[in-house]
Amino acid sequence: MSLHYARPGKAINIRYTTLLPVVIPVVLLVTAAYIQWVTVGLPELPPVPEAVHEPQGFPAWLRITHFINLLFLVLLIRSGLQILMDHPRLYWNVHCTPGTEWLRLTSVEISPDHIWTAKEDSRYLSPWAGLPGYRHTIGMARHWHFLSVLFWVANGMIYVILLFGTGEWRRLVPDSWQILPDAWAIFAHYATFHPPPEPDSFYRYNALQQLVYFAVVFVLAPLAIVTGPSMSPALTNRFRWYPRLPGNRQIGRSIHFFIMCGFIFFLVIHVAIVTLTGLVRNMNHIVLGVNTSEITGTYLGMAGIGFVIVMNALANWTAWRYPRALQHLAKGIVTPVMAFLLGRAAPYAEFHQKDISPFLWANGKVPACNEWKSLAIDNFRSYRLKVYGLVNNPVELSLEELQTMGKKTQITLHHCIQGWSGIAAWGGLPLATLIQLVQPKPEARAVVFYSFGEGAAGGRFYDSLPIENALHQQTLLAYEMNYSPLTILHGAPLRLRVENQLGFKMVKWIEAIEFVEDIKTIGKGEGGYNEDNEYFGELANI
Ligand SMILES: Nc1nc2c(c(=O)[nH]1)N[C@H]1C(S)=C(S)[C@@H](COP(=O)(O)O)O[C@H]1N2
Ligand SMILES: [Mo]
Repeated sequence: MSLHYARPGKAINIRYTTLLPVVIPVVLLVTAAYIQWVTVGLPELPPVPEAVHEPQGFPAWLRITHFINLLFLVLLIRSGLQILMDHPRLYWNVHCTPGTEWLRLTSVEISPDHIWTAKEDSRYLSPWAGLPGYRHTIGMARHWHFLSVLFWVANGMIYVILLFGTGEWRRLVPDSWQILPDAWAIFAHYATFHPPPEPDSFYRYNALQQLVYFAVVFVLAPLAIVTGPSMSPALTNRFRWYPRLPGNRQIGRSIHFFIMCGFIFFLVIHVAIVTLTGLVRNMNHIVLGVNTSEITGTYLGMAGIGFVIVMNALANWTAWRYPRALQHLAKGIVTPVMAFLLGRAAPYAEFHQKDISPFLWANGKVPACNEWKSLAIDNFRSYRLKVYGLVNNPVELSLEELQTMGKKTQITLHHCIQGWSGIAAWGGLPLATLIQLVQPKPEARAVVFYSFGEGAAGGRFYDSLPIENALHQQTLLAYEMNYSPLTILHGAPLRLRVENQLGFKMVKWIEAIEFVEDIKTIGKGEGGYNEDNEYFGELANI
């Protein structure tokens, strides 16, 4: 077995079958504008709207929500890039088989018959671009992403409510199909570098502007909001129709990425046009809500952009210097929301045999201790799972005993926090059956799973579940994968499966199980090895 096998390739690799459908429409539109220009001449521009329309100017709430939106959008994009680089590949298929990605942002090409763990595959990202930057800082990136998204969505909801509560929606929502030819005429002018006369945006937008703003607010933003949770294992597990759309997690992730590209594209063009069409006056509209030409708005606007930059620097800094505090902040704010939205007693989702992935990425360090090695040589015949702690009936069970106690097989979708997924069939003992046998004492609140293996930074790997989730019908102590005994790579002799959680909760190479009152007494007290050392959130359902 050769470890860490990877071939260097090009640093960025994109499949034309995905790139072309995105690029061709843009090229066609621009080409059409040029053809029209040189053949019949540019289309006639719609009349510049009169400057008498209501509403006039931007009210304070609109200017404030516009600014807050910018702040959190930048935090979301930067933390999102960091999350992306933890598994720098995008796919349209749910199996994430190496070689099938449509976008690869790493030079590493992988041969599926060699071992290259998903963690090794994560890439460095400059802290200028990423929040918080560096390599495999997904724990902190997620805290910033989720904290930001709560504020971004709340701000967006306030904005939309006030938009329709006042007359401001009239600026944004087209009121006739005439907008399409009008927007085309303006586009053709821009595309051929004939800047059309600008209406005074204090009163009205031009047709193209209105169309684009409308699309950003009512298409791009909602799509970002729905594709985010489509990557959540709890959501998959909750809605039974989900498995009928295999592939959804990676499609959701890819679309989420395109939406980010869309926001960046919009941001660049939006800022460029605001600058080119009269920066000083425009900044007074945007910042002060007045239609004058003094420089105040520009200076204040620059100060606002400076504030966004400072907040981003602070966000990086807290993630590097106070990761534990950030983790606890997210636990206080994000966890209750996620628990409310996705943590309720969920039904379970299963897939079909034909859906099983040809390859499942692996993570974790195969145990190096002599105890596990000598068990492995003997095919785990002398393995004894130790179950102890706050139970009336502590036990030690051989693999054979575990197998005779019961077996459930489930075909499920694995979600790694890094972004990859895969479907496999798992066979094992429902944890509920073991819990019945050992009879936890009433004060036992959590179940801790200890591995024979070490975590990435040394020390024993472990994780925990609250008793309620340990009793979920899809929580298994698996000893089979895809109808064969568990392989060493995937956790022999025994591993955990908890299908409504992310992969890092599913301890492989289990040595012992302990029932405890409070996870604070274990390790560094955060609930698991990755929670302790990589600042992951302990509620791993999204
Ligand atoms: N002992 C141990 N178990 C572990 C890990 C680890 O590092 N050590 N990694 C976890 C993570 S992050 C994932 S995604 C899954 C991967 O399971 P697989 O290798 O069977 O795909 O194992 C989990 N169990
Ligand atoms: Mo993972």
